[in-house]
Amino acid sequence: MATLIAPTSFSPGADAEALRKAFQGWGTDEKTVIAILGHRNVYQRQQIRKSYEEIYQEDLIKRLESELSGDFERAVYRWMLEHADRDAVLANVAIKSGSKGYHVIVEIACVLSPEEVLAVRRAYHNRYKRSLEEDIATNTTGHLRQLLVGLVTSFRYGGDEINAKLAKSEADILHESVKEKKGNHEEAIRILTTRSKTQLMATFNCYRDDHGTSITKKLLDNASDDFHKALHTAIRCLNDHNKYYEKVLRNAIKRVGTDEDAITRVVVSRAEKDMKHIKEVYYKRNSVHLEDALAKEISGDYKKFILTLLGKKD
Ligand SMILES: [Ca+2]
Repeated sequence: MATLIAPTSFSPGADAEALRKAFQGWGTDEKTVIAILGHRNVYQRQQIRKSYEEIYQEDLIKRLESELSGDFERAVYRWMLEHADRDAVLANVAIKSGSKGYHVIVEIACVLSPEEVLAVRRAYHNRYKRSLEEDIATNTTGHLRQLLVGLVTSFRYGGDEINAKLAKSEADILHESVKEKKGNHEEAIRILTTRSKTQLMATFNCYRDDHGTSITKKLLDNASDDFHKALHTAIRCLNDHNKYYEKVLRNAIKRVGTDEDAITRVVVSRAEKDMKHIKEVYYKRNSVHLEDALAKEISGDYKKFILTLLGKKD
């Protein structure tokens, strides 16, 4: 369930005019920008962008970039892009940031549906004139490269059928692979990059039943290198992405100095999808509402915008 509150009827022309007015003169009327864009769904935002371009012969996103600044500007910029295009940008930033960005690539590949991942790869072509997988392959090596390229190029089957025997045997293969670092990583990569999510869920359950601990706990014990960390993230995203996102937010808030980029990424990506569920998981885990925890850590227009996307009433 989404946290975004958007009206059922709206006028793209009137919104474009109000935004233009908010930009005029020295400075910007940020309150109006938040009141409008923080309450429009992806379809409506594209309509406003189109309308704005038609009336003023100016790209709304470019104008927003020049009017706003800092974390607020970055959040609004990401929010304004269509989903696949935004994920293409996030993936590109992640590739360029090396070891600190691998989890973002894994997130996109493992949380999105196979069709959505395909759309991101298409958007990446359009934007960067290269393929997502070639950029990943150029910037990584070894098992990590095999895993990341395998995940983004995977087109998993999406049905509910489970092969219980296969789940059991592949749980054993995974167990062997993560037990020791020199394990059979090729087979672990094959399983994680090709099996359907439902089949993998059954495999992870078998792992827990047969080996007395969850595969993610086991991986955490030796998740010191980038490959094992990426493997760990992949399994968490495939298994229960709401739980995964709760932890991303928890760590971002907990960190000294706060990780605004992570907060922006999760809120902007999930506000129109399942942010309500992530908020519930957060509350269950921390006994504090996500909005209250965030309100203490972030500030200014950025804070107002993020809280608006999280469903705060004006
Ligand atoms: Ca201005």
